[in-house]
Amino acid sequence: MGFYETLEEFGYTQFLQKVVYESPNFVNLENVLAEIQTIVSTNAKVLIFGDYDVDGLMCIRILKEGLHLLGARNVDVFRYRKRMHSLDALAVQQCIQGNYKYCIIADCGSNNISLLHKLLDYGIKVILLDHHEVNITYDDYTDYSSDIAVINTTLEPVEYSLSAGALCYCVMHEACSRMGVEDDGLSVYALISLYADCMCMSDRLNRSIYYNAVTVDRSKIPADVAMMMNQYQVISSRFINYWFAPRINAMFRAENLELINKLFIEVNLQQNVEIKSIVSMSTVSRHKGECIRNNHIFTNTHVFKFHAFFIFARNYA
Ligand SMILES: [Mn+2]
Repeated sequence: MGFYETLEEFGYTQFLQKVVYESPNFVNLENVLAEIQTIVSTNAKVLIFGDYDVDGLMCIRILKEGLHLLGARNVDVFRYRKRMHSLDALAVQQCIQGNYKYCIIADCGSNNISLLHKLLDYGIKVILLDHHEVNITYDDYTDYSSDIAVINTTLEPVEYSLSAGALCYCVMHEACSRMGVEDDGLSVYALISLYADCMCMSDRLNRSIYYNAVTVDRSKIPADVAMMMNQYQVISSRFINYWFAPRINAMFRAENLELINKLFIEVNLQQNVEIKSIVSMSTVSRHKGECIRNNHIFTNTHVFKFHAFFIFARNYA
């Protein structure tokens, strides 16, 4: 009996088979999709706020790219500023003073009730996508105002093992497929977030996201992920867990937030390719500091932080 037949006999082949993605039916999915539709059709001014970790960053990338694919052109991201795991009062301030119509909060914020109320009091609509425990219900959010649309996987009647990034993917993927927009690359961010938050990968939905991500055409892998890959690397648990995520984690933990803003939020690909090549240089010849110091992007402080980041990344991995 062959390997595959043996697995079949024990009932394990299901884990080797491709699972087709089916959109989960979140309680408030239609409300969230309706708000996304309004953002796109009115080109509303949107501020995205994401948590300070790999999952939060992947939420930001999925929401920003997804909205862009759908045609929204008035979308900003709150720059990482000071490490925290809740909604930043300064982000709320930015929404109010900047006349934003929407604030999309991902991977945090479920328990920041007074700040959510402040946004709503100022007429700013809120979309909240989270997977952290809360001690209130969906009704508690909407009783205050109908201008808030929430999906929190812990409030769903069905059990999910989703990262916030994967939740954002499920929402944006549904929005894109309803509008006939191809969004293959977004699944890569979703898979990164699933691994980064150690979500159960034998879960059926997560496996379908895995298959979506690992079968993305190489040319469609998002540029900010592709720039961290060499020609031999593929989207896999190995690449994500031992190469990509540790580097991002190290940047967060070293509070090297401006570097994350430059790489993933400003998204100036030409500059990012330069940064990436300096990253490679600084690992290949760490003693030849001149080439790095002479580069216009970096001050000496940057160089120092960069080395700290790499030493950190190495230890972490
Ligand atoms: Mn998370």
